[in-house]
Amino acid sequence: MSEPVVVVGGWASPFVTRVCIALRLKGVEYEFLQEAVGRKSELLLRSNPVYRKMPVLLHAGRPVCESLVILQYVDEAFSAAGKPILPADPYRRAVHRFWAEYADAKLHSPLRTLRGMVGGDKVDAAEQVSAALRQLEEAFVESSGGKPYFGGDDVGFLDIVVGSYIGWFGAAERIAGLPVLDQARTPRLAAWAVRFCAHEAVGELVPDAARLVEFGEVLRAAMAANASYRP
Ligand SMILES: N[C@@H](CCC(=O)N[C@@H](CS)C(=O)NCC(=O)O)C(=O)O
Repeated sequence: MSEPVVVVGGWASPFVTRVCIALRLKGVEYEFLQEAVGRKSELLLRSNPVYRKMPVLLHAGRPVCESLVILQYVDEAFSAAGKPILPADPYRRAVHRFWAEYADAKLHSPLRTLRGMVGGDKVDAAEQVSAALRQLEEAFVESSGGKPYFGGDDVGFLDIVVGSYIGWFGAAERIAGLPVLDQARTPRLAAWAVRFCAHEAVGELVPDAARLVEFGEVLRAAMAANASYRP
């Protein structure tokens, strides 16, 4: 019997979403333990005592933390299952890792401002996201080589990482009333996003923007009620 795989996290987190997509892409069965809004479970705190953040992947009871580390772990630990997530060529692997780190460094913080989770100038934040998406569109052209995905013919590491933000692009647009993933400015990336969400391994795992807008309100209320809670 295979060893149990458990994801500890919340459905709305892009970092959690990407882990679920990777597992589904690999065809790995997993249990999802949904964290309650407003407090962190004992299991989460015990499993990720350093950062105290979701997601945590538990494989045979052993925790793996940090989403980019988890994606690479899933690719290696389940190498016999499904297609590889990272490219086979070491140089292309390095390029995918570079842009994945770029995406997390440049998108997450301004998206939080646009969603009203933290203060800051929303127009400035929208411009930061847009500038990062323009860079990522260039990376897409380079990396895809005319094929549908960053990974080429199929969804790969960089598709999963950037794709996990798509729901929040839409939600941020609605909340802030500013364009984010803009058809006019980044047409190839906008078309890729539609393709990515239609992929069989992705589907409903990228949350719907309207549902995320509602969730944002719940989250802001939880933060107002508990000043030490940080989502
Ligand atoms: N670098 C981390 C980021 C994870 C992260 O920020 N998770 C958020 C949810 S979206 C969280 O757990 N926040 C709780 C906190 O910051 O205390 C990863 O890639 O896993």
